[in-house]
Amino acid sequence: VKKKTWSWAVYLEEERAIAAPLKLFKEHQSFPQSRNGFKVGMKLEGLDPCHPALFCVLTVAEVQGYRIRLHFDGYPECYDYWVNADSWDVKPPGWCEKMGLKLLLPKGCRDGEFNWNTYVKNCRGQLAPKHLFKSLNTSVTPSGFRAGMKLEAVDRKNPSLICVATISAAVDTRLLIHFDNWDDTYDYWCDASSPYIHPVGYCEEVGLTLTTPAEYKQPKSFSWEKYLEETGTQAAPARAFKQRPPHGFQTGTKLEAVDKRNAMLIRVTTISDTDDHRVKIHFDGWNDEYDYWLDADSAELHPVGWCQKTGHPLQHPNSPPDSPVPPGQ
Ligand code: MLY
Repeated sequence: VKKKTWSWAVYLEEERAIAAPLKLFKEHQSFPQSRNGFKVGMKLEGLDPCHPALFCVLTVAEVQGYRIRLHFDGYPECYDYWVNADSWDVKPPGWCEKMGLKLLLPKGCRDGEFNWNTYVKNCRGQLAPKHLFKSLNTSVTPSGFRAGMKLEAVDRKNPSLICVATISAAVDTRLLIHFDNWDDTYDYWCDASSPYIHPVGYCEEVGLTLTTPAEYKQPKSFSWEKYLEETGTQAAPARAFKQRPPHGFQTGTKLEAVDKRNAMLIRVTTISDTDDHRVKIHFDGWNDEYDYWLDADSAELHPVGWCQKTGHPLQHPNSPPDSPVPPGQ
């Protein structure tokens, strides 16, 4: 029996569906302009996706099309994660030191004793060359945000809370958001266009409850004026906040998306719901219970044809019985 080859064109016609228009995708979601130059064994510095306040020592463990699998040196493989080759979240060796950011060392290395050159020599690895990092040396116009400034930010792990927060680092166009008096496990990186950050006074203005810093003595009588004075800090200027407009993706349109439950897979996907800044994705051929919400600018969403262009396998709906990997496994 001749196997029918699957194609987007035929599938869209059969389904009487359309692809999500290319113009709705951000540059980092769209077709890359360059090749993925990373090779297995290269070492670099990268964000821990579960604890983004920390950059860590990582090794490229696998290369697939425009994506790489990263391994935390000295830690079990279960923490490995995938990123696109142009991700801002990966940096060349030495970047943290240059930026004054903390680097989580490979397990067993002691602070003050770590040196990249000796380290790669000892483990016969190689330093990932600087030119592979797309996100470097992009000239950036000053945003008005500075480390130390205060703002109101959504706690992404508890998204119903808008909280008193501090910019704990400002690098390129990116801001590291920290919640006052909490540990850094809630921290995240975003940029000035993020819908999750607001200037001081926002909650009062729109009539929402502002979550005050942990252990704040009189949360009921919190006043920004008093707090800024007490802490000797400044509010981030309102003009620096440049919230992006709603995304424009429409329910029913199709795209390609990473399956978070098995992040090496990219699947044929339909947008099943939307709100201003997010889309809900449905994996074609699978039950609705696997649907979930993503930010519309997520690096895990790609236009139709991305896998083919970048040399990545695409999981088709109802893939044949010899290759099914259902979401959730
Ligand atoms: N119930 C949660 C709430 C934590 C909120 C932390 N934010 C404000 C940074 C907990 O106590 O873990």
